[in-house]
Amino acid sequence: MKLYYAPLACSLADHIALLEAGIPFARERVDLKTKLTASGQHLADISGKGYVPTLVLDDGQVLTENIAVLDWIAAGHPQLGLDGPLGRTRLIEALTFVSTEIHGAFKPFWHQAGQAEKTRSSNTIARHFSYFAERMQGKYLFGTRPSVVDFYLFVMLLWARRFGVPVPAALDRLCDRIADRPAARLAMAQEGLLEMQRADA
Ligand SMILES: N[C@@H](CCC(=O)N[C@@H](CS)C(=O)NCC(=O)O)C(=O)O
Repeated sequence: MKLYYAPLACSLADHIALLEAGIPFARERVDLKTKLTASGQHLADISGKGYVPTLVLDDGQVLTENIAVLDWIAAGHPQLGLDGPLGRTRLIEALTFVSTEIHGAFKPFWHQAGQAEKTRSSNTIARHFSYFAERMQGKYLFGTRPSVVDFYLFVMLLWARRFGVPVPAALDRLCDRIADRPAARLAMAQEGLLEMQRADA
């Protein structure tokens, strides 16, 4: 299995989830400007889409879209999913909220938009963060252990810190808690993010 990723991109959530699940996988970095992989392939030739995450399974099938990839990991490793009769549905509900409402709202920050647009997005993201902060069910979003939703939200919280988007205290603590997990530390080290954070400090 191989994960195509870019440092600090949303694929970091999948990177962490694969490590947490203990799934053996290879990883290959993608330059999102050129869309070339480290070995010189065009990402679009692999996925037909040209963005990360792209996960190539052992049988050659290609999975894309964070919601689908994270749901697939949780389906095989229920310790990263949600319990109960509505567990899978609640997981997809929360992943979709992160993807479509929070991830999507960061676009102006990545695409050099004007300040007015960034301020509007920052307010939207802060409102969505509050939704999660007010409903935390334990140390993690849904209780005492993290789910794949926590890992996706973690990446959004790192982006918020980078771009100065306000983060509620409960989610700040969640971000630190996930960053301290061995899987997150390893994923961040493998993506070169620890050096990046030190340089930013
Ligand atoms: N619909 C995709 C979007 C993924 C996405 O936005 N990936 C970004 C990195 S966070 C990317 O690869 N951007 C490069 C591009 O779209 O050209 C998903 O939800 O997985």
